[in-house]
Parts: sequence; structure tokens; C-alpha cells
Amino acid sequence: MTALDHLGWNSHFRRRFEELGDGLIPGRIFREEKNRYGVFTEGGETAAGLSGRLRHLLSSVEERIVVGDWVALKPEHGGSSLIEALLPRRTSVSRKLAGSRKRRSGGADREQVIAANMDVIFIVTGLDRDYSPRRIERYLALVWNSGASPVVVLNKADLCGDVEEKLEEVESCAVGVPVHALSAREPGEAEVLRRYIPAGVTAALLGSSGVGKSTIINTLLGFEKQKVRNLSESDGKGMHTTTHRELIRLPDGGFLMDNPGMREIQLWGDADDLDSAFGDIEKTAEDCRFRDCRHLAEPGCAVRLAVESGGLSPERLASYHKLQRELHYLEDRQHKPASVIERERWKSIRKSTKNLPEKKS
Ligand SMILES: Nc1nc2c(ncn2[C@@H]2O[C@H](COP(=O)(O)OP(=O)(O)OP(=O)(O)O)[C@@H](O)[C@H]2O)c(=O)[nH]1
Ligand SMILES: [Mg+2]
Ligand SMILES: [Zn+2]
Repeated sequence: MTALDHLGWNSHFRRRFEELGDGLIPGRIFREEKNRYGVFTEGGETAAGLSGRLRHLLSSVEERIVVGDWVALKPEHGGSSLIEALLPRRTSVSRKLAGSRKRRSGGADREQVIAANMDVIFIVTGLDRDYSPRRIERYLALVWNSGASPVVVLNKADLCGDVEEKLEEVESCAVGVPVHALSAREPGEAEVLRRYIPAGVTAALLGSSGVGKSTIINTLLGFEKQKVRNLSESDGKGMHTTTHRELIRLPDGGFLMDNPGMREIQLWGDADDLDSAFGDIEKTAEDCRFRDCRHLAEPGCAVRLAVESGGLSPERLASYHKLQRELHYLEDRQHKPASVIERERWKSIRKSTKNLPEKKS
């Protein structure tokens, strides 16, 4: 495995990179701080800023470079570099930003990408007061929408008297998704997560503040790299201990991205993502009399029959309907599905990176 492969480099990125001009090297963003970026390259870490043309280009399509992105760098004298191009993402985690009337977008909701090119996303929940299967479902929809694979982590198992029950409950709403209950402070228990993060793989930790995301990283690293909340501060409501996003390299493994806790999950996506998060409902729906059955009051609805016969919980159907309403609302507000917007955006970014000096071969 080359140093670049270790960072998650693959043929997808290589092909895009080779279309660019001479004198550039590939790099992966591991930290972002006020338009300064920490970048991993084949030769080690470097600091970089955006080239003038890329800054202009990105602002015109309301795009930003985020942790996890692959970029093309031009090394400068004195050790720092300029980011000349952004390589198209394979996956991206987005949240919804409510529209503001002052903006050009005229009050429409906008998408904000918070992490790029994640392969795996750990959805972390505490088995204490944080526990909520409905919230896990919302996170699952967000992760399916990102293109990454979800793994659910039920942390703080030591604080919970009925771990088996919770596991079963979550497994029934996260069909086909691995679910692990553990105590992140116990190295032996956190160990099961390592198999999802071999060299070359990038994983992110998402979840509310205080669920133990940074603790998981520290335990897997074997030392206190990330600040975790102090016990005496544990009732500091609304406080985020982790305040910025960063990729952390695991010895003999891939990368883990720590994130500040999310207060409220805002969805961004289209109705197809819902199907993956609610695979059991979609499967049952194949037996509905009408192909476009909404499982509300239609005759011959197999989904409502499943609820009546106890095979599906009414809460789960209710949260399916709730998410569907939100997604339709989003689509209506932007008049376009998110996938179309994404395609158009890449088209314009690619068009302009084409104008970089052509590679002579
Ligand atoms: N009892 C128990 N406490 C835990 C466990 N894992 C983490 N904690 C504690 O929970 C508190 C919060 O942990 P953090 O790792 O800071 O949580 P976080 O998700 O990174 O929080 P933010 O950075 O604010 O998003 C700390 O006091 C941890 O020691 C666990 O398995 N059991
Ligand atoms: Mg943290
Ligand atoms: Zn139906």
C-alpha cells in the first residue's frame, strides 16, 4: 500500500487528478480553520490556502472545501501550498441550513456539506438519557443520503440495565445495519469498531454532544488526543467539548473524523434515501394494492395491515411519514431534487478546473 492509498486515494480520484495540469500534487484535507487547511500529502503534512481563482469559483457556487476532501496542490516556496482544484467527492455528509431572506438564494433552504469522502459513519448514541430510536432513524437517513455505510454505536452500556432490549429495539429499526453496544472507556469493548477502519478507510463519528465520540477516538488511539468532557462539567448543557472537525490517523489503520455534537439533525436528501433507512417498510409495501400507496388510508395497504397485526410498530410508521413529509417539503422548496443540484454544481466546478493549464504528456 502506498502512502496515498493509506490516505484513501483510489482510481476515482486518480482519474480526476490526471485531467489536471502539471506541477500539482494530490492532498487530503484533515483540518480546516478559517480558510487555512491542514493537508496530508504523500510527503507528509502541509499547510495550504485557496488559490484566488478557486476561492472565487467556490464562492460563486456556494461550495466550500471540507475535511476529507481531496484537492490538487501547488507547492509554494517556504513549505506551504496553494489549493488549485477540488476533486469530485465520492460521498458527502450534508445538513440543511434554513434559508435566510437576505441571501441571494431568496429564502430557499441550502445544503451545507460538513464532511467529504467518508466510507463509514458511526452513528453514536448514549444508552443514557440520550437514547432515542427515532433519532437513530433520522441519522440513518442522513447517512444513507451521504453515500457512506452506517454503523450504529450504543455507547455507555455500563449505564444501562437492559442493554439486550435496547439492542433488539435498534436492530429492528436499523435493518441490515451493524449495531454495537459497548462502553467506549473500556479498550476491550471499543476494539470491535477497529474492524470497520482498516488502512485506506475513512470513518466519521456523528451524534449528539456528550455521547462519547471523542472518547471512542482516545480509546482506539490509546492516549488522550481529543479533549473529552470532564465529569464535573457533565451537566454543562449545550456545551460542545469538541469544537472543530478533524481527521485522526489510527496507528495501523485508517482515519477517524471527530465532529462537534449535532444539536438537531437536519435532513438533506430525497425520498429515495428514506427507502434505504426504512427497508422493512418498503419491502412490506411491495404487497400494497397500489404501487404509489402512501400507507395512509388506501385500501389494501400491506403496511397498515402489518401495523394492525403487530409486525410493525406504529411509531416506526409514524416516523417514516414524518421524514417523508420533511423530504417532500425540502424538494418543493428548492424545486429540484438534491441529486440534480449536486450534479449541476460539479459540472460547474469541473468546467472551471478544466481551464487549468492542460497537462502535457
Ligand atoms: N459511563 C460512561 N461514560 C462515558 C462513556 N464514554 C464516554 N463517557 C463520558 O461521557 C462524557 C462525554 O464524552 P465525550 O467523548 O467528550 O463526548 P463527545 O461525543 O465527544 O462530545 P462533544 O465533543 O461535545 O460532541 C465524558 O465525561 C466521557 O468520559 C462510557 O462508555 N461510559
Ligand atoms: Mg468530542
Ligand atoms: Zn400501503
